[in-house]
Amino acid sequence: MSRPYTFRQYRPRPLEIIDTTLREGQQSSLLHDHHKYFFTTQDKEEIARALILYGVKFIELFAPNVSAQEAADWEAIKAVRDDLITQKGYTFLLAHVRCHPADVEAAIKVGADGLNMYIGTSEIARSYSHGRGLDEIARDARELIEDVRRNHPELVLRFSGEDAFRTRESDLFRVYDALAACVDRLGTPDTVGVATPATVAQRVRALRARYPNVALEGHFHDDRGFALVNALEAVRHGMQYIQTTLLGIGERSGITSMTALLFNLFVDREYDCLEGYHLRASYPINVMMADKLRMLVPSKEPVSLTNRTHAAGVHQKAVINHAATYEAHPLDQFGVTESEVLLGPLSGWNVVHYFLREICGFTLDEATAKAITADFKQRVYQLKRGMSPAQMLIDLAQNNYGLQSINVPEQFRNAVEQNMTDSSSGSAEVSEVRHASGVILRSR
Ligand code: HCA
Ligand code: CU
Repeated sequence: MSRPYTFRQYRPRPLEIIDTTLREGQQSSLLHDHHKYFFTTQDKEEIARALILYGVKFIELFAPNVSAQEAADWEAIKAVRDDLITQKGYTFLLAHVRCHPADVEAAIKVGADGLNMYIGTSEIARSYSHGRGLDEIARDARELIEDVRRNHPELVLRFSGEDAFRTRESDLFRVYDALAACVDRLGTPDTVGVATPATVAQRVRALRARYPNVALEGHFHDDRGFALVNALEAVRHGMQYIQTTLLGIGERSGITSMTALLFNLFVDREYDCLEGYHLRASYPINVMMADKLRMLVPSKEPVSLTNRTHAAGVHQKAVINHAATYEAHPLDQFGVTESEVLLGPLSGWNVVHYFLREICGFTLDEATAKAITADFKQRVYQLKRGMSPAQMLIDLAQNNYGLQSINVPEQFRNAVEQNMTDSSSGSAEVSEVRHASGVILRSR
């Protein structure tokens, strides 16, 4: 099969993200939790497109023999990739395949640029998954991989011992020693999330020393909440390829989130690792993904509006004066360009005053703001379902205190309205509708 471009012509960057949202991500139970079950072809096209525009060069997909739909979607995603070549260069589409001729053949037939081959190497996988010994694994894999290399030298090949962190180092070496010469990358998936930063550091060091000419790839599950810190540790110890997904979705609690990793590398000033990534698109890409899952960007995602949202009165007052008081990180550079101040029982009169005056356009003095706040703090506990605290506050100001908003000229009305979360949905191409309502402060 002739390709316009192959991996042999590509100079890998210091950090290459291998996005696996469309493979590992599709194994997320979140799809079931939200009655979504699978990504549609259109979802996949949009995700692939967003990733390519973001600067991702390697996208992992299922082996096409997983289902007829997956096979058809390969064509759709290839078309998206081809469409963006002139604008963004070439993106490699990698097939996640068992180290098995059937998977390998199907992937080659569909035009994959590379094969991410894997087989379980831990004792438990060998006993209960495929039942084969280490030497047998190494021999069969080598035979298959050498064959692929010979017939398809343009393909980029990876081999991973699944469950690598529960595989004894000597066992992993036994298999990798046989394969290192015929692959481009060796993977070390932490399949069940047992690795710690210390074990990651040790493993990466050992593998680099033993296979200095082969690039390493990591894939870290989040069962212990370590997926992010393990990936960071791996990068710091010289691992060049890291598998991530959008929002970190994946089997069980998922894997490393792409934007969380890049954000942390930025905070830690590892700028070389950020070459070619469009960091400002981080929050928009997270919102796009959350939208597809029919959820908000999760509160534990570092690149989120949550990290610029404030509920406590003391914080709110300070943030209105100077956001950095309670916002330490350069999130605006990752596309979170707004802060949010939630109106509620913890809000102080400063915020109520700010909201009614600056956002609603009411004329009121501080004494009135204080009186309204005291009233609001009592009533808000009786808030009816479907009504927002912001609406309750406006009703209170108008009906009980006789406040009237200044008449906003037509041409500015839209801008004023967009400052209120409740009415801002659909205001931009990125719209995250939050459950609570409040004041949005634009940082630019
Ligand atoms: C899987 C397991 C896997 C594979 C990772 C890899 C894991 O779902 O097939 O091949 O890099 O965590 O080990 O996701
Ligand atoms: Cu995995």
